[in-house]
Amino acid sequence: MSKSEAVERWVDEIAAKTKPDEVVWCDGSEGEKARLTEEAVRRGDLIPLAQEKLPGCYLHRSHPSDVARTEHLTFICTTTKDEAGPNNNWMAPGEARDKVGRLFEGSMRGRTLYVVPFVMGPIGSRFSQVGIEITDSIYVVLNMRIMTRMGNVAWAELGGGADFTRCLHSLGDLSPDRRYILHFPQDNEIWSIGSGYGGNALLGKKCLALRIASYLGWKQGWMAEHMLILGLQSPDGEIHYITGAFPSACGKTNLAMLVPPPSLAAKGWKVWTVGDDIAWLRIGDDGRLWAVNPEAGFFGVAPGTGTKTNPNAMATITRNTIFTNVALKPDGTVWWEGHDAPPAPGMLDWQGKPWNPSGADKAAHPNSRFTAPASQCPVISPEWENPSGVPISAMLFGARRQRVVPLVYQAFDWQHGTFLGATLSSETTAASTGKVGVMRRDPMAMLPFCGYNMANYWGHWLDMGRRAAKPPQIFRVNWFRTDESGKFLWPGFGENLRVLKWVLDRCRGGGEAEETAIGHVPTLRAIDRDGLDLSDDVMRQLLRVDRAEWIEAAHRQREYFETFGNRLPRGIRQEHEALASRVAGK
Ligand code: GTP
Ligand code: SPV
Ligand code: MN
Repeated sequence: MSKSEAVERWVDEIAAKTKPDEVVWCDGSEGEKARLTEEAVRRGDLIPLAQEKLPGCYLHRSHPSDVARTEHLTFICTTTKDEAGPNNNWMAPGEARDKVGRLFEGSMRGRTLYVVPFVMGPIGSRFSQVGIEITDSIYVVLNMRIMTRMGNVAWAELGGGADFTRCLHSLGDLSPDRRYILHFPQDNEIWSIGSGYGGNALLGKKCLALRIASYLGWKQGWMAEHMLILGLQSPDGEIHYITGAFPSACGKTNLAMLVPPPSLAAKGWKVWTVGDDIAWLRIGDDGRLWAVNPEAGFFGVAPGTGTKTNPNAMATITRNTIFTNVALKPDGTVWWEGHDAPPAPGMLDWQGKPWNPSGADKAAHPNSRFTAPASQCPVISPEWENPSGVPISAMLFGARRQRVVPLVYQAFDWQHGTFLGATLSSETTAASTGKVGVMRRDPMAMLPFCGYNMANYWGHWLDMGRRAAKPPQIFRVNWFRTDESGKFLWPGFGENLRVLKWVLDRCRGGGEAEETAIGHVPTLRAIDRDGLDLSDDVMRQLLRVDRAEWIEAAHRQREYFETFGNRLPRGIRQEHEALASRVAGK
């Protein structure tokens, strides 16, 4: 299949600048995978794991200063700062190309330049986008091979044209002082240098499928969201699809792969995984929103993943998986905090040093991850590669909030739901560098991923709701409310199905709820607790709406919205005023 002149010209131009020893065009074949894997092992980029126990599995240890997304080094390079908004770091395109362009000069000397063509989205779908990543990292190539539809399929999809995202990546010298992740939404282009970490370096994922795609979606009338997609099968055999936007490391992978608790499984409840991180949504001819998962694999958080919490993930990662920054056991298998197996004596930590079980250091990095093909998930939905996507009945916004926010409540309508997304805030996690556990605004879980001014993005959300005749119902969920001693009140994981069940009831016109100042909150008995030992008292705490707390919350929201000046859409302002007056009892 022809590569198109536009591609050849671009690759030549980059090769002339970065000066690699060799240029390799990836085809996505099994033979190529074997060759690259062998080379990566030879170079020490991958450590083979015990192949009889974990066939096709490898361990990668990244540079200790390169273990998570670096949001302060991530920029949106639109013509004006205002287009990027207060939610983004901004650099003028000219300055960016000049300053960072210099870092690419000769950056691939002594290395191989890999041309990695890939498709985000199912092959042949009108949702799908072609990207081409140029990289000097074999680890990146092998990960892209799992996370996207990579290789010759992309040339077929491109059809000889020039409509692709130019994704340029070089490890540079891996110094955070010379690390930049730049997006040029107006040129459909990405430049990343100085990092080999997932979200900074696998450019199809956060950079293309969220930051660039959110901008394209705004211009073209669709949405790119940081959302899981699941199919919820009820005892009558019907399947309803639900998406959920939760900030990084706040439970998307776990919810997408949920295993029902025995009491509900026995009745016929089941969850199917469609995607665990990103959803692209379009309005269908029927007026509903239809979602596809643009990815082909999971880049999931390892710590906390075990047979009790996420057995489907555990089954998914038994083969053909790349583990990054987990601990290595002497038997050649892997370990992390929250793994089923007890820590083994003689283990090496994520940096390859002997691990002291009684010391304070973690064996696995808190943001250690696994990369595994989605097709290996035992409950992968038969619809997951449907080029038309799946129709969405409900959307959830979730975040880590120890206080104030109830277990679940329903928005009054789409505009109010958009407001619930816009006011989402969460305690920070290890997925991004910086302090963990600090509350911050993370609207729609898109703060690090929205490729333009967030106020315009909210306007786009409101517009999508107006254009869709049957938009999904919107809910806010919170698995992380704690008691006075800091213990989670809600058991979470598989038990979250009880909340999904109420969500589905509400979508079908049932489900008991009380209308409160913040939305429809379930009544004390509305959440099915059959087979779950959770007292009325705890349920009351989980569902509590405290007026004083919400008066304070509304006050803080006002300060936040003011940072967007007159770009703030009227619908958001209206919802804020309505909430403020409801909680004040007016
Ligand atoms: P990204 O890949 O960073 O976008 O994250 P994600 O939203 O997919 O997060 P993930 O599902 O991997 O969960 C991250 C952490 O949250 C893990 O350590 C989980 O064990 C924990 N977690 C997930 N669901 C729950 C839950 O229902 N309750 C509690 N208490 N913890 C949870
Ligand atoms: C996240 O941080 O939201 C992730 C992991 O999904 S990464 O792809 O590295 O950004
Ligand atoms: Mn994510």
